[in-house]
Amino acid sequence: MSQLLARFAARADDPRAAVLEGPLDAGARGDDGGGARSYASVVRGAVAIAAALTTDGPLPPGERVALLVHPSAGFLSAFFGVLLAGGAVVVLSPLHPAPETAYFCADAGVRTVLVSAPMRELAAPLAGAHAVRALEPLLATPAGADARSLAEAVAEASPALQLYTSGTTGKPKGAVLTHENIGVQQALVGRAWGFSESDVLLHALPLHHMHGLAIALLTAIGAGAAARLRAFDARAVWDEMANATVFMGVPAMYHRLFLAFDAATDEERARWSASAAKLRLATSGSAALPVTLAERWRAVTGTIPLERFGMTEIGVGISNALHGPRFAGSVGLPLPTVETKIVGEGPAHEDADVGELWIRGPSVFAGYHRKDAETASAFVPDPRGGAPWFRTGDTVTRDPSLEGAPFRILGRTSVDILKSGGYKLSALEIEEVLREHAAVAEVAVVGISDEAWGERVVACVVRRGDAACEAADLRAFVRERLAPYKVPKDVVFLAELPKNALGKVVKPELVRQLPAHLRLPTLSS
Ligand code: MCA
Ligand code: AMP
Repeated sequence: MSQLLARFAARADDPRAAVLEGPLDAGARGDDGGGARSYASVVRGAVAIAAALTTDGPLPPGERVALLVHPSAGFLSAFFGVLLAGGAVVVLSPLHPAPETAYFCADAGVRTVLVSAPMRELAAPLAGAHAVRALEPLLATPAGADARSLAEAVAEASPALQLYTSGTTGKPKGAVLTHENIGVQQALVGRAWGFSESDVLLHALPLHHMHGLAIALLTAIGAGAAARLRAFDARAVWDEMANATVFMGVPAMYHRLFLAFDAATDEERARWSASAAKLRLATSGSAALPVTLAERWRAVTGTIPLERFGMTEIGVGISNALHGPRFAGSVGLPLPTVETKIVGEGPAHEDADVGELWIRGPSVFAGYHRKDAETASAFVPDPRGGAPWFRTGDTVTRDPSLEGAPFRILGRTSVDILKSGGYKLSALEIEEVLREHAAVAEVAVVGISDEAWGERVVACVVRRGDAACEAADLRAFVRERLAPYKVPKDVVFLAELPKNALGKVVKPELVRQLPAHLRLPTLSS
C-alpha cells in the first residue's frame, strides 16, 4: 500500500489546519474559518476528486492527470485525489506559455486537466485536445469510498508524479516518481528536519517543481504540519515569518529578502529580525547558497540557513544536520537510505576525491517517461548486481577538514545545464527556440555568474546576413514559446562564435569573452 496515501488518509478526521490560505492570524490553526483549511476538509476534497475521476470506471494505474491549480487547499485535494484514484499527477504552471503547456500534456499522454477558477483562461487552449474539468464543482462530488480504502488499493511501485526537468537533450523530460519514491522522501526529510504537527511552513515556492511540491509541501503535510501558501514577495515573506516556524527558499529568494531588508525602516528590520530568529528552521536549496548570503542570515538569526542538495530525480539526497554544526558552502551528509559515490576520471566505479556524484536508494526516481535512451544513460548498472546508480551530473568533493567530511557541490558536469534563481534550464532548449527565428544564423546560450540569479542566461547570436533584428525581438520570440524565467536576460550579437577544430562552439571561451560585450548586471537587476 502507498505509504504516502496512508499518511494522508490517516488525517481524514483531523480538524487542524493543513493549509493556511487567507490573511495570517496566529490563532488560525483549527477549523475551516479564517483561511485555515483543515486536514479533514482537504481529505474530503481529495476523496471527492477521486470519485469524480472514476465515475466511468477505475483509472488505468498511473494514468497521467494534469493540474492547473493555484496554490491552495484545492491544489492539495486535487493532488491527492488523483493519487487516490490510482492516477499520477502532472503539475502545470501558469508561468508556462501555451506551447510549453501543450508539450507537457502531449508528452505525458494527459487526457484530463483539472483547472481551478483563477486558471480557467489559461486552460482554454488545452480544451481541444484534453478534457478540461473545473476543479471547484468536482470538490463536491458525492463519494462512496473512504480515503483509507482507496489508499489500500494503490501500490508503492505505482507512478505518483511526473515532473518536467530540463536536460542535455533539448526539450524537458518527464521524471517519473513512484509512491515509494515520494513516500520515502517525505518520511526522510520530515525526520531529518524535525517536522511535527506544531510546525507552520511558510511556503512561497512554485508547485511545479520538486522543491516546492515535495520537499516543502508534502514534507509538511506528511508530518501533520500546516502550510501557509503564498506567492513570493520579499516584504510579505519577512512579515509572515512572525507566524511560521519553518521557511524554505532558494538562494535567489534570500538575495531578494536582503534587498528588501536593506531598503526597510529600522522598525521593520528590528521586527523582521526578531521573527526570523524565532523560526526553528530556514533551509536553502536548488542552487548553491553564496557564503555572503549565509552570513547575512547568521547576522540576523544567529545561524546560517540549513543547506541541502536535491534533484527532481531524487528529492533531497544530502543535507546539513538540523542540530549540529552547519558549514557555509557545504551541503552536509547523505540522508539515511541514500547511498553515494564520487566517480572521477579513473576506472568506472572507483571512488575518487573529486568527481561526479552518483546516488542510489529508494527515493531515486523510476526513469524518464517514454525516454528509454535517456533513462539508460542516466543510470549505471552495479557490477556486483546491486541497484543501479543514478548519475547526478554534479561534480562534488568532500571536505575532510570539516567535521564529518561534508559534501561540497563544485558545479555541473555539462556546460549546457544552467541554474537561474533555482530553476534548471537547458541551454540547448533555448538555443533550439532561437534557431527557429529567421534572423538567427547561429546561437549559443551560456550562463554567467550573477549575484541575483546565480547564473544569468545570455544568448550569443550571429545574425543571418544583414537581417534586422534586435535583442528585444529575440527575447519576445522566446517569451511566446518558453516560460519567462527561460528568456535570456541578455542577447549579444557577435560576428562569429569561438569554435574548436570540429566546428563545435567552445562555450567556456565564449563565457571568457562575454564581459567585453556585456554591461555587467547591477545588484538589483
Ligand atoms: C523570475 N524571473 C526569472 C526567474 N524568476 N529569471 C530568471 N531566473 C529566474 N529564476 C524573471 C521574471 O520572469 C521577470 O522577467 C523577472 O525575472 C522579474 O521577475 P519577478 O517577478 O521579480 O520574479 P519572481 O516571480 O519574484 O521570481 C523570483 C523567484 C523565482 C521567486 C526567485 O525565480 C522562484 O520561485 N524560483 C524558485 C525556483 C524553484 O523552485 N526551483 C526548484 C527546482 P521579465 O521582467 O522579463 O518579465 S527543484 C530543485 O532544484 C531540486 C529538487 C532542489 O534541490 O530543490
Ligand atoms: P533540478 O533538476 O531543478 O531538480 O535541479 C537539481 C540541481 O540543482 C542539482 O543537480 C544541482 O546542480 C542543483 N542543486 C540543488 N541543490 C543545490 C545546492 N545546495 N548547491 C548547489 N547546487 C544545488
